[in-house]
Amino acid sequence: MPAFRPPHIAASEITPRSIYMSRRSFLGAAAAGIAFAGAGDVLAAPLSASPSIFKTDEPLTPKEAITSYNNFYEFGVNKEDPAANSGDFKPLPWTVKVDGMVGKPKEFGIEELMKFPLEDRTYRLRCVEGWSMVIPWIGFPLSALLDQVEPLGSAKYVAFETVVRPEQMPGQRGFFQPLPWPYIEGLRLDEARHPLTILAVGLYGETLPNQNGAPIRLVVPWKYGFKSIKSIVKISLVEEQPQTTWKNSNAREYGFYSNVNPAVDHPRWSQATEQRIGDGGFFNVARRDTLPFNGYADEVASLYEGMDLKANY
Ligand SMILES: Nc1nc2c(c(=O)[nH]1)N[C@H]1C(S)=C(S)[C@@H](COP(=O)(O)O)O[C@H]1N2
Ligand SMILES: [Mo]
Repeated sequence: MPAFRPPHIAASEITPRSIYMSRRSFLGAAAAGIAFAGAGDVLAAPLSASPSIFKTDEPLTPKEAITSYNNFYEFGVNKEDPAANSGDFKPLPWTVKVDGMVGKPKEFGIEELMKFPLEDRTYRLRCVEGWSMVIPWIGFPLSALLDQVEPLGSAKYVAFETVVRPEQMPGQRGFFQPLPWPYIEGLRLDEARHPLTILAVGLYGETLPNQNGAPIRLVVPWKYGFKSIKSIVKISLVEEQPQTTWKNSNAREYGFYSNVNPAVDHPRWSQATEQRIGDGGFFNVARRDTLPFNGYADEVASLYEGMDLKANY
């Protein structure tokens, strides 16, 4: 697989056009890597047992919708804010620190992260607000990263943190700040290690747009969208259940698990149905049934055997 080569251009020299071009060539390398993996790379082999769970054949949500209708409160609370207000955000250079209960703590540069075996993963994303999308991500299993740091037996959960950069993120400065920063999330270690759980570095064949969590974000397709934390700078293996931003802000409305569950309504939004963005035009009023675990029940329901999912929402 060709190595990802970071663009060796001083940030001060980068014009929007050259950013675009350098990203395209880096993505060319990534795409070639994906094709190679698909052609029988040993690293991809264990995943090919059930390829269908990694690629829904539902119609893709148009890229214009995926990149203009976002939740990313660091750039504002309205859906159009992240696309409008993230132009000054600099996703390069970037590092992700992985620490806590691990044998080999490590700080990964984004160049190193791009060398993990990148794969195409087309997943449904369902927001607790009642809308959903189908997104063609490029990423790699979080388990591949965890393997490198060698989690200790005492590690039971994984905690994630988003970058704090008020100078580049307008939602983090000023009088009204909707959330405490950094945005934080967490998973149980077995959820984090599940083959469906990925770190995404691109979508629709290109590097992640800033508004979608550049340069690297989590994607956990059977959980509500807010678990899929963006622009990650820190991943910690811990013993106790980590705090999470939305549970801290309103524990009655948001739980730690946040599995998509049509049988457990959010106090303000029904979870029984959803509006698929991009169905027959940009917004269609028709709603479809929301599936348990967002349609991934066969793969993940066993993780929660014996748990009361009404209490652990
Ligand atoms: N750091 C951070 N990550 C975040 C959010 C956020 O506000 N800040 N919003 C979450 C919510 S509520 C959703 S629905 C998804 C949206 O991802 P998308 O904009 O790429 O579709 O991102 C999640 N990750
Ligand atoms: Mo969301």
